[in-house]
Parts: sequence; structure tokens; C-alpha cells
Amino acid sequence: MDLDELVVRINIETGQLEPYTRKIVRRLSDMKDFYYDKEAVQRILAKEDPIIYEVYAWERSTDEGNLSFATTILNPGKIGDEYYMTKGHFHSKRDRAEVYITLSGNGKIVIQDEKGNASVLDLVPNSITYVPPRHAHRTVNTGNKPLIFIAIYPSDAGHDYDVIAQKGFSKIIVERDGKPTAIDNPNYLK
Ligand code: M6P
Ligand code: ZN
Repeated sequence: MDLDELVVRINIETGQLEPYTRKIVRRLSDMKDFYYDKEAVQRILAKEDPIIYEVYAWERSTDEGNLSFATTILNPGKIGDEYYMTKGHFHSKRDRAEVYITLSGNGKIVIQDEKGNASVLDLVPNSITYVPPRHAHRTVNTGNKPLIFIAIYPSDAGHDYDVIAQKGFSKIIVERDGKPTAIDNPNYLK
């Protein structure tokens, strides 16, 4: 193993990794079914297709025991009154956990068990958040600058988006009276 290849630099201002093995750019058109206000989605897409978030991932092979990590740059904004958010996923291997380290910005993480019970935790700079096994997780930017965080996860965890794409999260984060508020998702399928 070439140990020089085990060092990755992070640009603390932008969240970019150098080197990285995979970059993901998710625009509204890539995740239009994930927001509850379908009219707001169409209204925005008629004019533009904003970048919701970017991910720089440094991923090892899926051999058991390896770890991978990624930075996410989640832009500020709203679709209707729902804040910009990630798709959210379960791990394909359900017993794999994850650690989130928030670098800058302000937001929330929605953590949901397989029965649909959701908890909402704050993501604030210099905090470390543990995502237990068997819990889906989605991050939400409730601030007015990019929310930037590092995620560290077993390389064989895998992303299972299907359950969330079909059922959604039971709680969503919207603006109410100017403040981020968790409400029951009107489109949630039990
Ligand atoms: C974090 C990690 C990644 C994930 C990314 C975006 O960086 O959990 O594994 O890909 O967030 O989230 P999602 O895959 O749900 O779009
Ligand atoms: Zn994950």
C-alpha cells in the first residue's frame, strides 16, 4: 500500500477534498420528487435548475473493515417553505453506522428508524453527530450560508435510496413564522 495516498486535504472554506474519488452534484431536477410542494418544484424548474448540494467522496474498496469519507456542501435555499436538503438514505447494509462532523453553517439532521419514527437534531459547527445503524439520515440547511460537513462511514455500507424515494421521511423541515420547524410530512407513506 502506498501510504502517501492515504492523506487527503480538505479546503475548510469550500469543503472540497483533494484528491477525491467521486464527486456528486445534485440539482433540483435530480430530486424533484423528494420535496413535498410539487407546485413550488415546477415553478422553480420552469426558470432554473439550482444546485442543491455537492459531495466530494473519498471511497475505499467495499472490502469489509474499510472506511470511506465525504464532504457535503449543502447550499442555502428553500423549495416553497421546505429548506434545501439531501435525498437521505438507509445503508444497504442496515447495520452500518456513520459519523457526521459539521464544519460550517447551520442545519438539521433527520434520523429515522425502520418503523418511520423520526428525530431531528441540530447540526452546528464543531459538533460531531452519530448516526446509529438501521437509521435513515437526511441533512437540511436551515441557515443562509452553505452547510458543510464531513461524513465517515464503512466502505461497504452502500446507499439505499428506494425506501425514502417511495415513503419519504415522516418529518420534514419547513419555515414557519421565520423559523425552521419540524412538521409531519403530509406526503409520508406509512
Ligand atoms: C454524506 C454521506 C454520503 C452521502 C451524502 C449525501 O456526505 O452520508 O454518503 O452520499 O451525505 O447524501 P445522500 O446520499 O443522501 O444524497
Ligand atoms: Zn449514510
